[in-house]
Amino acid sequence: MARLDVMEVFHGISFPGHLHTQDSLQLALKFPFKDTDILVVSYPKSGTTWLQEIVTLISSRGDPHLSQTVPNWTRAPWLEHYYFASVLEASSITPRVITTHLPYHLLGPALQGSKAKVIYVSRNPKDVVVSFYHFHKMANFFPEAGSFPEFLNRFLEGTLPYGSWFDHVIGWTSQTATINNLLYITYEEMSLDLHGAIKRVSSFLQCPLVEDELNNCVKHSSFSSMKENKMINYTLVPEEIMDHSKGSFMRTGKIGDWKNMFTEEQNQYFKRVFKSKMQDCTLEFVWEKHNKEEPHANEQFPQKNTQNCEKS
Ligand code: PPS
Repeated sequence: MARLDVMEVFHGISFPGHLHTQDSLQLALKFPFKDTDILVVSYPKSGTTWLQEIVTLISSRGDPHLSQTVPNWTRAPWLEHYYFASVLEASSITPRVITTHLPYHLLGPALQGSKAKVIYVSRNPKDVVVSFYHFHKMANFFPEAGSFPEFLNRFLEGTLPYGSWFDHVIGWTSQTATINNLLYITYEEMSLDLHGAIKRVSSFLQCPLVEDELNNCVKHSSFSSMKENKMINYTLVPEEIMDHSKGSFMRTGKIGDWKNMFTEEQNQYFKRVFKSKMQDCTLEFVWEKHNKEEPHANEQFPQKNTQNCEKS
C-alpha cells in the first residue's frame, strides 16, 4: 500500500492515505478494548515513540530484547492504521499495547466502560509544530510542508494532518471523569526526569520495578539508545516513504528547539492564538507558568486534576 499522494478526510480531519483508509478509521471507532489493554494516545510529535518504548520496556521489566527485535509499529500498533487488525491478530505480546493519534471526540465512545489503561502524552506545541515540520520534509506520505510560516499557520488553524492540536489536547485532558484509567504525562516531564517519569508510568501500569529494572528502562529509552535502535528510528522504512537524507526521525530530542525556528513575531502570534483557543481550558501549561516558556522540572502538565488520574 503506497498511496503516498492520498489523504483520507475523515470527520473533517485529514490522515495520510499511506497508513489509513476510510475502513480502518471507521473500524478504530468501534474497537472492542480489553480491560488489560494499554493505550498510548498523543497528537503527533508529542513523544509517542518514546512512550511506546517506555511501556514496552516496563512490561519487559527493563529487558530490551523485545524493543530491539520487534518494530514499534508491530509491538504497539496504531489503532487507526490499515494493518492494525492483522498485526494484532498475529501478535502474542501481552499486555496489548495500542497507539492512537485519534482525537477524543472520535475515540471516546469506544473507551466508555472500558478499564483499558490510557496514557496521554503531550508536549509544548511550539516544539510539536517544529518537529512536525521537519517530519513533513522527510516523510513522503504528507503533502508538501511549504514554508515554515505557512506550516505554522496551518498548525494554528488546525488544518494539518491529524487535525487541531488544541482540540486534541482539550478533548483528551477533559476526560478524567469519563475514562476509568487515565494518566497524563508530558514530553517535558520525561525529558527532565526520565527515571521519575518511568516510575510514575510503571506504577500506573501496576508493574512496579526494582531499581535495576528501572535503571535499565532509563538506559534503553534514552535519546541516544533509541536513536540507534532500528526498531524505532524508522530506518527500516524504505527511502521512498521516509527520505532519511532529508532528516532523521530521532531528530534533536530536545525541549525548546522552537527557539531555533520561531521569529519573535511568530512567537507573539502563537501566544495570542494559544490564549484565545485555550481560554476555556481549566488546565495550566507548565511551559508558561514559571519562566513563561519552559516547563518546570517538578511540575506536570496538566496541573489540575492530574497526578494519577486513574480511578481503579
Ligand atoms: S510520531 O511521528 O507522532 O510518532 O512522533 P513522536 O514519537 O510523537 O515524536 C517524535 C519526537 O520525539 C522525539 N523523541 C525523543 N526525545 C527525547 N528522548 C527520546 N528518547 C525520544 N524519542 C523520541 C523525537 O526526536 C522527535 O522530536 P524532535 O523534536 O523532532 O527531535
